[in-house]
Amino acid sequence: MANEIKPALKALRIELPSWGFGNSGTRFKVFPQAGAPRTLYEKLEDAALVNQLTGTCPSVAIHIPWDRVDDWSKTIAYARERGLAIGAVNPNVFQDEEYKFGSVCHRDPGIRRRAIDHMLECVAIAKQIGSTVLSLWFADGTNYAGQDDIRARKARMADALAEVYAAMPDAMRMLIEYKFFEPAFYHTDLADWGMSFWHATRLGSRAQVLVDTGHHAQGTNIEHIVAFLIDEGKLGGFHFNNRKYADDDLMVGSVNPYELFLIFHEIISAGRDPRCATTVQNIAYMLDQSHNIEPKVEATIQSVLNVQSAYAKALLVDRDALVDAQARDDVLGANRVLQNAFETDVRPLLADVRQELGAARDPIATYRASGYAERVARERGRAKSGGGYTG
Ligand code: PSV
Ligand code: MN
Repeated sequence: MANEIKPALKALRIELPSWGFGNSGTRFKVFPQAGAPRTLYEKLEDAALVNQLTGTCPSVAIHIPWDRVDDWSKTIAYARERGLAIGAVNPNVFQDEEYKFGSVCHRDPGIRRRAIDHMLECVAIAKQIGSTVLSLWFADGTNYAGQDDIRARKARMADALAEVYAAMPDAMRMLIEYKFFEPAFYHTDLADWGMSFWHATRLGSRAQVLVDTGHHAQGTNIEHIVAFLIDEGKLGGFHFNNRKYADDDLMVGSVNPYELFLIFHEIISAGRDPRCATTVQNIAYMLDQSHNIEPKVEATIQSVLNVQSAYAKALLVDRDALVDAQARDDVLGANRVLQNAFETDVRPLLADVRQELGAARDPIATYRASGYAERVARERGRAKSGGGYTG
């Protein structure tokens, strides 16, 4: 079985977030890290190393304006020389003063125009750099009951998305992310998968839902949402991270690796259904994490290893045995099939896979021995900013 799943493991692609390398913190304090990248170029340098060591991360998602550059062709060439491409383009319509009461759902048409224009600019950037994914998240919502008209805001969101969708070239997909709270605390305009699904359905086949694993209430069965969305052809991608309480942005697989395994189990099961195969093939796996106290490059490598591990275990599920147990209503037998796969030690297999990919057998040990962290700390110093949530 181990050899059979190697091709799938080698084909796994996980996109890295440029903002996961920059300094970040909470609203209480940002602790700047020595060596944290100051520019998109330095973020790409870090990402290239993660890709080299893991063999799995050849693209980097960008956030505009955090990653805005003057000359995109220079940036693309720089990335390409390092084996990277630019992936999803993320417009940022939440950090300008104007967006205090919302962006595309704002009551003022002038502010809505500003937000839509920014998204249209991101479509143009994506076209220019050859990216096919526009990834949208809105901080829009209200803090107090009665603050604004919820239905009017829904219509404004629909209008804005329709305008941006119409501007996208045929090959581009729009991924619509939801989040149940924060920064708005009373209502969020896209609060759950159903709202994203509704907008995506209304827009058309190139609009899909993005599931950020951190954006759910405690106890939500995320793998159920995943299975449902795939079945409807509407799961476009993930933002992987892990959480204990809210949108903690901890390393994926660090708190609940079993949940991650179950998510992959649903994806792999659906991928075997010809009706769902294309949707599954096009799922964009992306990390979306902030490393506030942990070293960022090492945390990113660890995150990739955690995803590889959950994926490998899900590939090892004995699906024939599962179908058989289900057909006999053998509740515990079926559950044990999943448990058996989850408890398999896949580390030796993954080390072999990485070696065959020309990456490192043990990326963490190789990284620690490389002296990279010490070198960039010396060269880059301790920058106050670098793009991202810098307080
Ligand atoms: C919002 O919490 C979010 O998950 C969105 O994806 C943003 O683009 C990202 O975080 C920024 O860190
Ligand atoms: Mn996200």
